[in-house]
Amino acid sequence: METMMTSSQETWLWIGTAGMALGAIAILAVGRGMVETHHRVTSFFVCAIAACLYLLMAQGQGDIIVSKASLAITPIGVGADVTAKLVYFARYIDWIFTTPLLLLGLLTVGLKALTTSGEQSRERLGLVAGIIGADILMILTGLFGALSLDSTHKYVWFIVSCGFFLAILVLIWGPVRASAVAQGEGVAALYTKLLGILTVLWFIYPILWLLGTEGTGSISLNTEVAVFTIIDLTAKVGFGLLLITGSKKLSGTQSPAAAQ
Ligand code: RET
Repeated sequence: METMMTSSQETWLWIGTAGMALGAIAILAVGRGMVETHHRVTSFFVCAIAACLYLLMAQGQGDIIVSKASLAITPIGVGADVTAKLVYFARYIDWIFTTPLLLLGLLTVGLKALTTSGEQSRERLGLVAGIIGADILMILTGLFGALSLDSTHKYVWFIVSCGFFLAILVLIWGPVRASAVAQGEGVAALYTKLLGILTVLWFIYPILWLLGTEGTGSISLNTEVAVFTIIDLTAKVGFGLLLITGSKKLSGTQSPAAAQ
């Protein structure tokens, strides 16, 4: 039963706070003068939101202990059975805001005509709404699973969350990629690169969840917090910087009218 924030966890959470804050500043600096300014804004807020939520966790305000106690009266006395675990609920507040912003970054590369009017653009907005909706439910149901002590409840939520994850993957690898490919080599290459990186990084989250204290408990909470910090920094700061530099390069190769 892991019910205490250890000093190793605290150190990693401070590393996360500092890394996200520095990442937010780096994104503002690298994105200066870019044409697609929305990438600079969304990537900045991804890191800024994460910095605040890491600060919450580092100060010991972003976790709760979920526990369940049952009493059994037997002929030899009264026995108490207590199960408890520490859950960093702040992660899910972070993810519920940052994952839609990350997806929006990817989608605005793949669905460039999102801002143009007409029937096609409405279809694309439907696609965006579907992906963001699935993403929010993926995180919310993941939180329900993390808060579950009963293992049946926990794995039911895990499967539901994976279902929404699968829906996101089908949409970003299917119709959104087709739209990116239709826009020519430059957009297709950037979209495919970002899509590949996002998919590999995002797959680590459910695996870590399953191995960590939310799932089977095969790895300690110390390891889990350390790995989550490294993956979070890569998926937010690393992805944001790639998106900004890639988008800058792309608009540099397009005519000003095409880049609008
Ligand atoms: C959960 C619960 C178990 C099932 C699944 C999950 C997926 C989480 C993902 C999180 C991505 C987070 C990112 C954060 C920011 O950088 C919620 C762990 C499928 C994919 C990218």
